[in-house]
Amino acid sequence: MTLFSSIEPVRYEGPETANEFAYRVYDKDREVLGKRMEDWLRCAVCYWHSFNWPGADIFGGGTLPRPWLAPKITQEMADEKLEAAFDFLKRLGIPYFTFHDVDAMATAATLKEHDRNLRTITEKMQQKMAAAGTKLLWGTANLFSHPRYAGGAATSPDPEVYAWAAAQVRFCLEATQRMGGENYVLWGGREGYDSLLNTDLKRELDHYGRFLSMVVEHKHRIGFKGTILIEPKPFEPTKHQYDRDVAAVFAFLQKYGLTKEVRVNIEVNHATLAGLDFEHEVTAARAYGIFGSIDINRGDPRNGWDTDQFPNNAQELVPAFIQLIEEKGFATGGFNFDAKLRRQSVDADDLYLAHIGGIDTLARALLAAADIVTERKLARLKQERYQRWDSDLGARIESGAIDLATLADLAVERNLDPAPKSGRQELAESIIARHCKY
Ligand code: XUL
Ligand code: CO
Repeated sequence: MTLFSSIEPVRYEGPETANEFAYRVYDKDREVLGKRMEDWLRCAVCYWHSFNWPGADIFGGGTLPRPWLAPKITQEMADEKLEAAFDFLKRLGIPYFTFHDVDAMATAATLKEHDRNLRTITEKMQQKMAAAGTKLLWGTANLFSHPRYAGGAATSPDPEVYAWAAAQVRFCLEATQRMGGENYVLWGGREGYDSLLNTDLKRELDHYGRFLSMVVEHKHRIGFKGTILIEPKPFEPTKHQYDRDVAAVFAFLQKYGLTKEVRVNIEVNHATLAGLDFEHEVTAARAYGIFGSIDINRGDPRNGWDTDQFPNNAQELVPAFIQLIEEKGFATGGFNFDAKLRRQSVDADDLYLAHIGGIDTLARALLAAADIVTERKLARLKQERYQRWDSDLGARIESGAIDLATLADLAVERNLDPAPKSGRQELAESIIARHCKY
């Protein structure tokens, strides 16, 4: 018996069910455009918000029943947490989870102890994973909570902090590999600054670039087959985070020669904090060839911080899902619920209800996007908008065969006078809206 044992395994019961602990839309074996729903979505529960967060915020302490939590977590407490987490995962019935080193292990004071405690818990995790049939979507090292990382980890002004971070990443990357993890994530929570007055930005970026190169070198040395992912976020906790959005990450990867080695884990709430649409980030990542994975928690449009809420608006997600379908799905990524309960959601059941609602929302968005892609109206609208580029003139420009002066001469000679053409935005928006019927 654990905190999460009161619920029967969650199953698909269809849209008419009155059971709140059943999936109404998420039917894992349902075929959508030739692929099982489960394989499109590759859903993951995150260990930190779900099991390692007591419901504290900056104004008050924990509200959620998480008896295995304390400032110093013993091995017994880590084991109790593991028991509860895998009980939940097994009953929820989705294929993946994600974790930070410190979410799972007993608290460690030294690096040797850190290594030992991480090995202890991840060995036990592997047994649980085998028994529950749960896989690891990604692992990551927490390089932002401990006071030593207040000034950053890979961008710390102190090389000894940098070395600590390197050790933590090495241990966690190797643990992720042993666990069959499909990706390894770096979220640079404090890789940025609070003030430029005390920050050597150029030096920090070079240190960060070298750090990432070392991670990639080590990945190849140990033969880790997963993808290395950077998770962009514009700010919070620092005032400015270097990985502010997909474009900034791509520029960084280009400067340090890593565009073929590292991809992005895009979080909905981070995109909106950057003043961007979620679908913008997915579309940009695809354009740059660095699309990797998604953290699917949303923000609240009324406030400007990272509220990490479970998604519940399918229509909002459909444009990004169209991108995902055009991409033919994730390669190694998936949808990670990097989402937390509200502080008043104090029942054990609330964690189920939150995930079930979120997973059904993804299923709804997938079905709507699949219909839109199959219908092809939206695709045709876009194609027609660019049709003039399929002309001889378009081909000459796109192939690079024409220079500025020749192009200018041609425009003058032909007396070009292109007529304005409708962008059909309202029609495009209506197409999305009318397919959201699941
Ligand atoms: C923080 C955040 C992290 C990363 C993993 O905003 O999203 O939880 O996903 O470190
Ligand atoms: Co995240």
